[in-house]
Amino acid sequence: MREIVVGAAQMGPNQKSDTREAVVARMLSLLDQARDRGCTLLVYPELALTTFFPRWYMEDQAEVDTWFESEMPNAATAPLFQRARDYGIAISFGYAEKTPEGQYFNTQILTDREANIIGKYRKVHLPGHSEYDTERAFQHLEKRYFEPGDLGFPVWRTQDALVGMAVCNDRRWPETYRVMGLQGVELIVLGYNTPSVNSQMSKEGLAERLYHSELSMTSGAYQNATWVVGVAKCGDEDGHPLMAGSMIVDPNGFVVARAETEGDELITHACDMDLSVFGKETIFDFDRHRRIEHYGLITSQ
Ligand code: CDT
Repeated sequence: MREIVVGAAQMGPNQKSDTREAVVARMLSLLDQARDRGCTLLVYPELALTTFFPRWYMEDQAEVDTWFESEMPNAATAPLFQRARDYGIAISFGYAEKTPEGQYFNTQILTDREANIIGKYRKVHLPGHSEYDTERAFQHLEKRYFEPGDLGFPVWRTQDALVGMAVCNDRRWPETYRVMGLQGVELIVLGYNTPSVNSQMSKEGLAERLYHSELSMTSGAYQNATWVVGVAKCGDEDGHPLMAGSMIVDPNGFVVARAETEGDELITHACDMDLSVFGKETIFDFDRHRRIEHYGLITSQ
């Protein structure tokens, strides 16, 4: 059996004043728990090392830069990589990346079980806006601080499976899953920071928002016969609530593990990668059944 024991390391809030070192200490504690539960891959949220800073409007680029990492691993995250290597647990987490060329991305990385970075993904679907919006209850300035990802949706062979990544809002777009599905993806790992309330529609409640997150991930899993692991950063962050709802979804679209709290919490599942084979060889055998002559609109506008 091709098995990956996956841990979804849901994280409670990171406050603006929290140091990277304090956050990494919590990530290490989740890593210890993952070791005790036999995980071979541990997935942390989007922007795991900091608060969700795009809620704050900033004009001073030097201030913006304080939320970005210009190398990975770096001094603050080195202990995480070291312990992951000691335990033989692959890790995946999100952070704000500043490149040597001065580009800014909302990035997630994937390591092998020796803590070598084997994959990098840069968030393609950036939600929100780029200028201060007086109409919103709070700001969501991802379009101000990040450029759209420039790496596409690659998949990597690791732990005898094909693994891909996505970040937060990407999980709502069928194209995210399908582009990886077309490469045979068997496990998609993604992190998110999703406000519990809609900044533009106060009537939309938490239950509806949790449902849409689950709907996106379960349908993406089913329609591409792949495991999907969605991991939240959640709770009251800088006075702004982020929703939880971390889950592990099997290739039939069923939730097999679900977080119950809005804090640091590990959920795990021994994921059988062969569970994706039946769907890929039958109803979602893309080579046999897709009719791409009718799909042109998807990429032409
Ligand atoms: N971080 C992130 O992408 N959050 C979005 C919020 C959408 S509302 C602007 C999400 O899709 O969950």
